[in-house]
Formats: sequence, C-alpha cells, structure tokens
Amino acid sequence: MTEAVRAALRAQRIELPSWAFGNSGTRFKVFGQRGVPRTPFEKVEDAARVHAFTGVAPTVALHIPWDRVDDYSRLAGFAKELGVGLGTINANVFQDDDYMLGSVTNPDPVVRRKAIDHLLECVDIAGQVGVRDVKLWFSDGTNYPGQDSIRARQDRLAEALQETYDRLGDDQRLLLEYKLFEPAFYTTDVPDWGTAYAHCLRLGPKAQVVIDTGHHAPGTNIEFIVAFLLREGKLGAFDFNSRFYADDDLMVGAADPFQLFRIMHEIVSADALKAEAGVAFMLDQCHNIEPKIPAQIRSVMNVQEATAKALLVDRDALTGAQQAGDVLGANAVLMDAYNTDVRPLLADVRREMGLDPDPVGAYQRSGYTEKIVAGRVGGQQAGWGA
Ligand code: PSV
Ligand code: MN
Repeated sequence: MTEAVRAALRAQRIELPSWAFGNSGTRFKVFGQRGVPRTPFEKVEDAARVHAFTGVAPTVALHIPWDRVDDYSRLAGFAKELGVGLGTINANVFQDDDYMLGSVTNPDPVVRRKAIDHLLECVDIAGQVGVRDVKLWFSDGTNYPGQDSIRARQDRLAEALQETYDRLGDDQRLLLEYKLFEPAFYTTDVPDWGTAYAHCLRLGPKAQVVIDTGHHAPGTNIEFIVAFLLREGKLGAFDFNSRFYADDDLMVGAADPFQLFRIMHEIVSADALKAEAGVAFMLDQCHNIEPKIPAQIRSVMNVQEATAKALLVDRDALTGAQQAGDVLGANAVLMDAYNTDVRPLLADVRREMGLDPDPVGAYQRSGYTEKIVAGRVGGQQAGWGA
C-alpha cells in the first residue's frame, strides 16, 4: 500500500500557468513585484525553478497573445534545456476592443471570424510544438435582459467550436472551460459544466470539459461534477485555484483544503490520477500580493498533500461501510485519511526523488530571487494583459 502511494505521488504531474509568474491584480490595482519576468522565456525560467524544487511540475501552460513569440519551437527548445516543456495553449478572446459584445458569440460576423481565427491559431501553435491541449474560455455573455438572443448565441458558439474542433490533429484535444459569471453579469454563454458538457458531447471524443475550481456559485458541490464527468469520460482538465467569494484565483487549497481533498478522492476513486486517464491537473492562479515562485511551489505542495490524503483512504473499508449502509463508519474512513498528517510522507517521497524535503525553504536558500531581482532590470514586466 505505502509503496503504491509513494509511486503515485512520484508520478503525479501538475502544470503551471505562465501568467502566474507575471504581475497581476484586481480591477483596483496591480502591485508590481521586483524580479518579475519580462518575456515568455523568463516566465519559463521561473516555472523551471518550481519544477526543480518540486519534481512534479514539468510543463508550463502558455496564454496567447500574452506569450506570443516569433518562434515557438525556440521557446520549446529553451524550456527543454531547462528541464521542462510547454503545456496547454490557452486562447485569449477576451481582451480585444472588438470583443465588447462577445467574441465567438458576438452578433457581428466579422468579429466572430476574428475570434475563430485566433482559436485556429492556437490549435496551430499547439501543433507546431507538439502540445496536446488547447483550452478555450469565453468571457462572452450579456449584461442586460433582452440585450441579445440567448439561443442565437448558443448557435454561434456551437459553430465556432465546431470549426475549431475540425482543425484539431489526431492527438489533440479541445478543452472547454465554463464560468458562472464575470465579466458578463446577466448571461454567460458557457456558464456551467452542463453547457460545456453538452457542447463537448456534440463535438466528439476530442472535446472535453475543464473544471476551474473558482468558477462556481458558492456552495456548489464540485466533487459531484468531477465524479459525473469522469464517469462520462468527459473530464479533460482542472484549473486549480481557490476562492472565498468569487473567482479569487488564490492558491489552491488555501481557502478550502477539505474541498480539494474531496475532489482528489473522486479522482483517485476513478483511477484518474495516472497520466493515461487523460485528466490534466493545471494551476490557474494569480499571485497579487505574495511572491510568485514560492506561491507556485506552495500550490503544488497543496495539491500533493490533498492527493496523498486521497491515496491513503482505506478503500476496502470504505466500500465495506458503504455497502453495509454504515453512514458514520464510511464517513470516518474518509475523515481518518483527511486528518492524516501527510507532510512526513511527502518529505520522504521528495528525498526518494533526490529533492530537498522542504521545497519552499530550498527555493528561498537557492538565491534565485536575489538573482532575478538584480538581473531583471529595465524592460516591461509581464503582467495580466501583456
Ligand atoms: C477565466 O477566469 C480564466 O479562468 C481562464 O482560464 C482564463 O484563460 C484565465 O482565467 C486567465 O486569466
Ligand atoms: Mn481558468
């Protein structure tokens, strides 16, 4: 049992978002931090540090156009030299002036064409660097009742998704992310997992749903969604983060570590932790006030801790109690695992992997922060929207 748990923890993979290393903030203020990357290459350098100290974060997702470069193969080669690789390509059809009334669901066909062309560009970039996943999130929606036809917008969305889907290579996937609201306040065109699931079902096997943990109404039972989509073979990926109120994009496991455990319990129960299961575990976070690289390391560790606890659930005892209708017994099995201190286990796993058992401490002692603060002077710091 323990060796199986250790092996699963060693094999776990968590993808980092390039944008987590750039400056971010709220609509009130972006506080710049010293040493922040100025180019996608510098973001990859920082991501490579997170992998160096955790050993389980070997890929970095890009966001286009924030991470647009002339030569993606060169960026991929650079990443490889640093021991990491490029990951999911995220499309961005939410920041151009033309998209005020929507991107792929905009009433204007010229704007829709422009948005679809960007989605196709993202599929092509992914193809160039051999990346499997293209992730789509649409800010599209309306602010006022009557502003546009809810139904016509679904038709336009379906058309755009179909054209993008048709462009995918054999080994590529379209990952569709939903979000309850924001920036649209009345209707959102992909507001929930049901809408995303229905579109993906129509598209076919290469279309799957992304669960961003911050994109639900308060109190939503996310692990139910996880269990349902896994059962249907339609869970493509997570965007992990945590939230207290809305889409806060705080460090995963910071607001509700028990929820993260419950999610990972569904993953482990469905044997979906292994890479072959096809679920991508990504972070999608913004570090507005905390230093970014250690915050990413901490986030990876939080996912590892929730995973370790989920792996420790005594599944035979759980099934036995469930089948016997033993409500308290079944709940106790789960809580025993959740209440286990898995930090010593993870420290051991890190030693086995040749890593320092204390990744945050090791990073802080490494001198990397001092190096980037001294070296990254001048130029334009990367930030949300650049
Ligand atoms: C939208 O809120 C989102 O979660 C999508 O994944 C975007 O691509 C990402 O945030 C980046 O800001
Ligand atoms: Mn997201």
